[in-house]
Amino acid sequence: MRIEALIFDVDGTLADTEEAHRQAFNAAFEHHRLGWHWSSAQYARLLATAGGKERLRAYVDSLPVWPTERRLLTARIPEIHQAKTAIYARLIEQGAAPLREGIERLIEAAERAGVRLAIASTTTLANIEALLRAALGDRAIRRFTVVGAGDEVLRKKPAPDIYQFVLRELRLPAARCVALEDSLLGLEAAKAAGLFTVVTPTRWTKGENFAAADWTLPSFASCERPLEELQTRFTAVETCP
Ligand code: XBP
Ligand code: MG
Repeated sequence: MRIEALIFDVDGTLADTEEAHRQAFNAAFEHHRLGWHWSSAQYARLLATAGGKERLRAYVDSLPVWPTERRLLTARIPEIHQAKTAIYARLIEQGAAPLREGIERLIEAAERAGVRLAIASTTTLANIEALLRAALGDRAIRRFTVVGAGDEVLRKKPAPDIYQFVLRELRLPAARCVALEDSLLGLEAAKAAGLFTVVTPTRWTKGENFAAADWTLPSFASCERPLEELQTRFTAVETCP
């Protein structure tokens, strides 16, 4: 069966963005005089929670503070996250996270072959637009038939909801599509939605268990004909699941 659509995760898959997210979170904490600072090691642990607002909530819940203080901090999460998103957009506009190697070649191959492109991400639409604009130009987001961004669904990854939303909008069955992810959270979401899933880990996720993936590779950098290789593997799994 021919692949009809590629559904891309954003952070870690289209581009290695989490260091920019971490810097944006820390700059927002400074702006709001919170006295917080997320080190790389701490942020790697916090990435176990998908979604920046949910990650902030998990962090506040872990703080040794009185219930009143926790309630006050929790109430401030939306404004902290809003500040973080604005700072992140500036970092991305300054070129903080170029597309990962091989991604543009895969996108162009899909377009030449009439394979539709879609996005299923936990991050905000604003972040996705900033990343695509910086990497592929002003009209880049229009190359994606469907853009499923974080708050489009209630339950974030590893729940399958964002992938199910994108499949509904594409009007395609999971069996005709491929998900591209970088993390175990994303892999679990895509597999729960019934998708053939490719994983290209980053330094933030390389130690995770990707046994459930249909194809795991360091990146598409060395794939000269990525769509053909994807189609071969997709067909092989389809014939011997
Ligand atoms: C990765 C995420 C996002 C980012 C932070 O999203 O979990 O939450 O870490 O972005 P993806 P926000 O599904 O694309 O890998 O602060 O906008 O959530
Ligand atoms: Mg990701």
